[in-house]
Amino acid sequence: MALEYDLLNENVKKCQYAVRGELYLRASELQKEGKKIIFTNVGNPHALGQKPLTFPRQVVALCQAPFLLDDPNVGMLFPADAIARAKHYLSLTSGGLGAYSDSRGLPGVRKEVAEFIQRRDGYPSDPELIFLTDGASKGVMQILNCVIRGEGDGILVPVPQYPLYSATISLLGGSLVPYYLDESENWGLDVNNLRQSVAQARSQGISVRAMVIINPGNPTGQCLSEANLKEILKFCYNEKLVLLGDEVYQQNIYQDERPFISSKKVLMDMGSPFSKGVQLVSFHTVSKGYWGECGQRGGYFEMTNIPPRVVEEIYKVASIALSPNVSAQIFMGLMVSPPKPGDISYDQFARESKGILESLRRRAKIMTDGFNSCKNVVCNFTEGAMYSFPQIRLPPGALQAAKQAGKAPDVFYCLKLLEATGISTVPGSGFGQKEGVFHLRTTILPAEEEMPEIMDSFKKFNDEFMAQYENGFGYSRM
Ligand code: DCS
Repeated sequence: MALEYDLLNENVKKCQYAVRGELYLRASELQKEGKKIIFTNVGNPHALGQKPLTFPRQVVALCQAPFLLDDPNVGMLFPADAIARAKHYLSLTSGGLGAYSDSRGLPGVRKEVAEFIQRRDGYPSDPELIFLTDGASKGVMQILNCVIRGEGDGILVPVPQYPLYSATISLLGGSLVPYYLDESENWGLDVNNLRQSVAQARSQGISVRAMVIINPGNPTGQCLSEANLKEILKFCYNEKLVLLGDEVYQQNIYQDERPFISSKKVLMDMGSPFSKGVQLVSFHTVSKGYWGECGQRGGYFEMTNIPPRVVEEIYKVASIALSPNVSAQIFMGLMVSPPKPGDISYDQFARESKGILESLRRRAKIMTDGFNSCKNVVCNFTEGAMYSFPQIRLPPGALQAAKQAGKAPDVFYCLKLLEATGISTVPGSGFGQKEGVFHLRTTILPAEEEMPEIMDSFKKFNDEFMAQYENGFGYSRM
């Protein structure tokens, strides 16, 4: 029988995805036993009580139930601009939401995405080079699938990283080439470090072909500066790497000093020879931002400087899955062309989205401040994205206890935290980190009114844990 464990594809067995790993499984068990669990392990805003934005749900509801458009009372339930948009999107489909679309997505929605990119960056964007996907994850997998030919192909990935990358590289049998982000520089990226990583990989016979950046960062929450992005793009130019720009958190910014700037804009600003010489694929999603529509599974990628024959091949492979989710394509269309000032739904839309973003901004601060008030915990401010990534300085007694329990030290700490408080986090080792340094990741998504209580219960647990295991010297922090 092929589906026996011993006979499985080894790449499947090797692949790890910590966001739904040991901690998540234990939390689910505890929940079944009746314990209250705060699931801060996944960036899944609606699961933690965030309400959907009204306008997009109205439009998609009408698209899902087009007979409502013929009901004489439709105008009493839905605003006229939602009705008009539903008709617009239905007219872009060939048979409504129940029909497959083109495998790259509906041409009309890809055009809306291109117009959004053009407005955002100030440079033209071609709908033919935009593919809609079932969430950004599927897009990343499609592109890595085209890049990785075998274990001799290396992909530069930040450490710490979001494990979609390590897991997909494992599945596809490629080699992950790590570059380390610098925690003491607010998780900045040092290009010298990149050079070393590439040189080391090459000395092991690996051909480095692509580089991933996550901006704003997951789990690290930093926003890359324009200067840093320029250095990265120059590096990719010199080393002939395709840059995979994961920009799914571009709307999630919680400070004004370092706004989000897309890799595409920086590349175009750099002009010749870079603007025509660097291959770039940028990813976006409806799962994040103030939309948080994770369950809808909508995303896109835009390709820059990718030859037409390659685009054709990517199209061919996308065609095997026939069509991305059509209702999610409409969410994407709405995300990139939301109500405008003067539209009937504008005020409500602006109020709802501003409310979510401002609350996230406050929650980011409550969390960072809360972590920094705890014994042996240090945490950089969440400039963007949805996570807090505090470093936990574990005393030698805790390292010993973890060893006895047969657990990695950060897993040991997170399990104890879960048992004591119901807070379900992800151990930092799931994202990769330097030897001997320990972290955990939480989302900043619990309801704002519950935040102070959560941070109090974290502090109480942590400070007791430290008192229990501390003996005064030899901390884990390097
Ligand atoms: N890229 C990054 C950096 C992400 O954090 C995520 C999701 C994705 C891509 C994929 O998003 P979609 O496929 O939904 O578009 N982040 C996961 C996480 O770390 N917690 O929750 C989900």
